[in-house]
Amino acid sequence: MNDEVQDSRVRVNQHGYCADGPQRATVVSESADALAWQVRDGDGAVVASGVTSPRGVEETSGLAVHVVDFGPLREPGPYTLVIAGCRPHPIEVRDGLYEPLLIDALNYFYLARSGIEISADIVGAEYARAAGHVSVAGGADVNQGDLGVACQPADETEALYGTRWSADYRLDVAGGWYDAGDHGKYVVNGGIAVAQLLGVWERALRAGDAAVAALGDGALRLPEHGDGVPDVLNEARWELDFMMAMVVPEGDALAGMVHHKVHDHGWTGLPMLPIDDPRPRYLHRPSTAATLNLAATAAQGARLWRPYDEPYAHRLLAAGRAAWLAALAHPDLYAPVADGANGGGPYDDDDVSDEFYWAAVELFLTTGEGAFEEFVQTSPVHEADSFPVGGFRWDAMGAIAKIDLATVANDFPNRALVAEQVVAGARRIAAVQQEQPWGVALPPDGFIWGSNSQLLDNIQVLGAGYDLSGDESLLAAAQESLDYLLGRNALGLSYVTGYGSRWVRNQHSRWFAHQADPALPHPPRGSVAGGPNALTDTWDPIIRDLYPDGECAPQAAYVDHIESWSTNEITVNWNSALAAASAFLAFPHAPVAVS
Ligand code: 9MR
Repeated sequence: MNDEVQDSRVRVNQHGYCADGPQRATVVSESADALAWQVRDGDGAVVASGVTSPRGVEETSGLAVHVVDFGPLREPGPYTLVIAGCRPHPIEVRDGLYEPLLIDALNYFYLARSGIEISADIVGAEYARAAGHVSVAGGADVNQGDLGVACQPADETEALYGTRWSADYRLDVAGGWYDAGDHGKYVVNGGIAVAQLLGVWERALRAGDAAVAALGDGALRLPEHGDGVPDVLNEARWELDFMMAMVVPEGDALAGMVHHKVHDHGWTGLPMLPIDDPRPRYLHRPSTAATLNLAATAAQGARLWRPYDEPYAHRLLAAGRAAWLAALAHPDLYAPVADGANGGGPYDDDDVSDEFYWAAVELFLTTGEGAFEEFVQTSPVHEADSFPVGGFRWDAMGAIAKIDLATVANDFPNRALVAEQVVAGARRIAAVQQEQPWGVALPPDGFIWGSNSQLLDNIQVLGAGYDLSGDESLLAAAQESLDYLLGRNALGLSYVTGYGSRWVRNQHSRWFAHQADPALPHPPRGSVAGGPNALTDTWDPIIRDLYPDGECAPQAAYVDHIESWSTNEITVNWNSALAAASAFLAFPHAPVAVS
């Protein structure tokens, strides 16, 4: 199936098309004239026909393309798209396209867990592995565990921060998710991923019984079954507990702040199971951004956990409030880009106005307290545009804050204006999407590190815009954008493992490292790759060797090679974006009433 020979000029959504959504393909052709096309059903009967729309050379791909608008095919089933001069190409119209994608996207997270055995009974022998990072640092085991992690020594931090920072305590920070293909654990990026997982559940509560049932206790592959708690909440808790463990203890000058990250001292090579990691690990300096990530997600978690575990909800809210106060006391402790060269990524961010806004919004939504409302009203982020057409990201959380403020039931006085901002942002993104012959909701300069997640985050905005307005064109833009991710793109690849007919499978990972060690598995079904990255200054040696002079069309700046960490990594905030996007597409719902 995966190696099936197809006409490489015809680019389609390989996973399938929705019966009631846009149905378009892109064909690579130099012809200045329109090409005739036909769709045949399973019996060979012609059920639709027309001509292509020539679009000339498209700048992100460098390819001359035509668009084929072959819909509407309302009957599910296999079809064949026949375009003049091309071999017949299979297409499929299917019901229930997105729910499996949602579930697989969420199942990724148990497999990314640190500090717990990944059980064969749950995931099968291929993906089972020993718990990672659970022995004590300096102990006899090779694995420098996270049970007692020291702060980075001051001799090293001066070069990073321009000031000597360290502390004498050690923290038990076992647990949480590995961020990506490395063994690092990052509060900032964990925060957006938790927010998107919690958001999937919070939205399901509005979307109705089918959405709730799809995500309930027993829905995912994880150990916490039979407790009556929706699995997606249990998965988010795994990271929330880690984030709460990253808090600086009482007595220290930065007490209450949250360490930015914990990761190896020095990079390890591939492959390497978490249990085999031989490097020492350090707590890196606390940051305002990490502290606000805890404040926001703990506050959101508190309101969602309340029906299931009141004491835990109480603990979360207390942690959220404490983090908020700590961030106010240390409002400008930034994680520098310099702290991203030695065994872990930087997740640098020197503008935390959006994280403050996000935390205030979540605390307001959970408590209804006037002080948080006041902070939101007077924040510069409140009136600013939080919906760039290139997508929001882990360092720009105003979008998620406004989506929540607009969609979660609350008494915020200007809630309708916030909803208008979300809808306007979604319409701007949809306008970009409609210009694109690949159907992708990204602007031409949008092919940056993790571009697929930028697209998926844009789909979340389109979804929120639809949820608030019922504007069908926003739903259509979201549906068509998935075409790009699932094969209708310059490389003709599906960027989600296991989905479509030509899917990527060698994402950068130390343990889903089949390409480096055939005894290890590929990334699991439902893993989304970072995707084309046209920022040549961030390229890794693999992609650089392919294009030594840096000349390559943005969409082509990708390679399915395990060492291409700048184009082909897997990361929690990318799979959480896939979950958020597919949750919307699986369960669109009637407009939210906002007064
Ligand atoms: O996703 C991150 C991207 O937005 C940044 O541009 C990039 C460089 O700082 O880092 C990405 O995150 C990586 C992190 O730094 C280390 N773990 C893997 C992450 C995904 O590649």
